[in-house]
Amino acid sequence: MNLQWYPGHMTKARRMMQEDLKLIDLVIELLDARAPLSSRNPDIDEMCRQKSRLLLLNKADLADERKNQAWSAFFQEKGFHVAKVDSRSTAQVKFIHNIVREACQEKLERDRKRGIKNRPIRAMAVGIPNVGKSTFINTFAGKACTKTGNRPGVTKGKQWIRLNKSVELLDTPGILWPKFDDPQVGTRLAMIGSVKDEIVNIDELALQLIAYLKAEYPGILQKRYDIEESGEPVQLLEAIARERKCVKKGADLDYGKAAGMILEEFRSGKLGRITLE
Ligand SMILES: Nc1nc2c(ncn2[C@@H]2O[C@H](COP(=O)(O)OP(=O)(O)OP(=O)(O)O)[C@@H](O)[C@H]2O)c(=O)[nH]1
Ligand SMILES: [Mg+2]
Repeated sequence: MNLQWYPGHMTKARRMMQEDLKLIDLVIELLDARAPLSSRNPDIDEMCRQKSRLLLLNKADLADERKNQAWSAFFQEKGFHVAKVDSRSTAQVKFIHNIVREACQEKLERDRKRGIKNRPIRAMAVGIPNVGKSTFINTFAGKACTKTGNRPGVTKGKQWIRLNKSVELLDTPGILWPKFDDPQVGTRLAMIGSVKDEIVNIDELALQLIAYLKAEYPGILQKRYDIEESGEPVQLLEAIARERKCVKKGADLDYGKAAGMILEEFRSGKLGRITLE
């Protein structure tokens, strides 16, 4: 799937993020656990070389748990601090506080040696569209937290949220742009809903999802839609349309409606916990 990203938009986002990065100690990078490589912007490594890093495999509740573990191990091996999360869950806030501290051990140690006591860790959440940045910030910050307002010397308008004595969070998320060099990346991002549906071919996308599910998660389509999984993807789509009574005026099957439904059911987890790569 060939998708265009707007270079102007991208340059501006990058410049803004570079400014924000100067203010922080820790970058909390959100990935979509269903497509951790495709939802990751490789430039972030270059931009954040001096910072502590924490990778969150977000929406882990929607992804295949076995693959969540494999991806966690993969990124850990590369030297990142990693955690699987469901950003909507307030039950995980304490756990995230702990891994944030863990990811910043070096900074805390450095401060201690210099005799700096109790300087809060400043963090920022970054990630591609729809990965869950705002949800994460809201959950992590919680209701009880107060915005500390503009700090002296910091560009006007930047808000810090004081999470507790030891962590402050920049309340604007950094928006990263995905890389579409590989058409498969565009396809996966469209499947997880990080690309506007208006610019993708839904029918084509649903057929690709059906082909993937048939190969990697046999039985899932059969269980959900009560269809035989033999045949080409288009035949499966037809069977699903028939089973779910997706029909147009007259009696023609409405493939578009069936395609949209399958994508929606995948994205919301109704098809089960599925990882795309
Ligand atoms: N199941 C599940 N859904 C999540 C999780 N995190 C976020 N969501 C949902 O994903 C959707 C997008 O979340 P947002 O927080 O708006 O994502 P964002 O990164 O701020 O998106 P933009 O502001 O558009 O870039 C929302 O419907 C959230 O409820 C998660 O961990 N699990
Ligand atoms: Mg947002």
